[in-house]
Amino acid sequence: MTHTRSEELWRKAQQVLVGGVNSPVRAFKAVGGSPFFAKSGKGALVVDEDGNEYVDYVLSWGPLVLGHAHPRVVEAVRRAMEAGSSFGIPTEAEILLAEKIRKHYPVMEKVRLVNSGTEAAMSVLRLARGVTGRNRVVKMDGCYHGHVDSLLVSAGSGVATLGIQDSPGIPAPYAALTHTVPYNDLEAVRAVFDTHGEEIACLIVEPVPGNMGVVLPEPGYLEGLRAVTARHGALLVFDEVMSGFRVSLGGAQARFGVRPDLVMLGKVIGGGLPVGAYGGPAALMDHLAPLGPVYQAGTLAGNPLATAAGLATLEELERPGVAEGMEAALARLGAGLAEIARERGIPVTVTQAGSMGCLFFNGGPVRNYEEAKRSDTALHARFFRGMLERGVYFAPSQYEACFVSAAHGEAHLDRTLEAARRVLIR
Ligand code: KE4
Repeated sequence: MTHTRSEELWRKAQQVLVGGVNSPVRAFKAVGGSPFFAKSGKGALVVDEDGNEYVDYVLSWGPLVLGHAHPRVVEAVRRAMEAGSSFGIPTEAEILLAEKIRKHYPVMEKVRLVNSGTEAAMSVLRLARGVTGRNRVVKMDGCYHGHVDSLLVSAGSGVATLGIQDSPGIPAPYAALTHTVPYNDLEAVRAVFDTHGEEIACLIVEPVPGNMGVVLPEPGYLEGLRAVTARHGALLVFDEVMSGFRVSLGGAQARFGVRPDLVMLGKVIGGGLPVGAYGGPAALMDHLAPLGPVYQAGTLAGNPLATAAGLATLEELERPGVAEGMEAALARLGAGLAEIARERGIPVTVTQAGSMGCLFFNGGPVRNYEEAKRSDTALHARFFRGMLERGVYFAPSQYEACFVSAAHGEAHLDRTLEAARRVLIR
């Protein structure tokens, strides 16, 4: 593979964009080398500026559940664009997308559309604090909820990838209001609530974390979070920005049968355009302006292009067998990779929830961030680079999820496993 054009663009990018990127994880810091520059994508494949083709398991970090440039999504956005890209005036599409969301997330009686998962997180935090009159929040080590001041404490994703402890620029008194506990540790949650329970506005959690790699809830864990928060009058917030429409159409809350008080969504519901959402019972959501005093707003919230892309994506995703097919494809990939690693005596742990999963270079178990951090990140980096050179693009960090789309077929999986046989050497 040649990367002449990408290398030239990388030099130019670093002159004008901080670190050459607009989001840190894209800089390949954890895996070495420099990123390729994408030129186009179609289905499961992305092509770089030098014409190299990759099977894409990052899929824009989750949103592209149908794959790149799905014809139905392209057509929906084209038509919306021709009718006008933004009005700042209510449109029917916002109603249709919110109704579609509510159909799969019944706890979201009322929905508010925003432009990103971060915006959903900062808004839901303000709502929880505004509704309860309490200031403290609880989050899990290694979970990532976007770059919200209150939540950039012991975060996952890019923060974990770069080994940053907590970001400067967050006032200490502010960070002191955030309590972090290990994921899958109910005793630790009970201890925080026993001490601060009546001051805790909410506990926010990725019910299936995807930002420390993908980690699964232990039996009874999510139910335990539900019980503890209810007992202390704190709100349970499920951040399903990544797990939504991937762990199942109804997210982790449907798969595990645990009903949160408030839900965050993003990624898939925008079909590759900027959309975030949060929602819950009207009794909570109606505290938001213009009905109530908790303020949140956004120029392009619910814009016609993003709602068109989101609606087209969700309608395709609802077709019988699509979600099941993705889950089966990822299961085959995971089993294949695990087998290849086992044949070569390489300790790995494969995790999966619906159409998202992770290959930990770690003999396991991986139940929380501390255990995820025991992974052999040097081996992960070699695996990543070796696969990339053979036309397979996995997440450039051990602390990210990998995704399949409805466009990932047998040939893509075969190609991936064939490459892994050549790359996975001790
Ligand atoms: P955005 O603000 O990036 O749209 O969403 C933040 C967010 C919130 N909650 C969860 C569970 C998330 O995974 C994210 C964002 N995920 C990362 C990748 N793990 C986005 C990629 C990036 O930061 O460039």
